[in-house]
Amino acid sequence: MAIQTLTLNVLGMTCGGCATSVQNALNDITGVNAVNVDFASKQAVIEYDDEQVQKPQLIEAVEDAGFSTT
Ligand SMILES: [Cu+2]
Repeated sequence: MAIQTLTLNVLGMTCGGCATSVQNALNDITGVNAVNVDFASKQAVIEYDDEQVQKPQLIEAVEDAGFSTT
């Protein structure tokens, strides 16, 4: 098991509710241990187990929630 930390810049968040949506979408993924989405800095910090989930799936979840990432 290898715990990784990924920081994504999330584009398109216009309020704290958007940040909560992103946070919930990421928390729903198996293998994600911790998520902190900060609306002010527009960043999502994700701690995950890379044997259960990979970076592309994390990005996809953010995009499925209606936001884009850099
Ligand atoms: Cu919003």
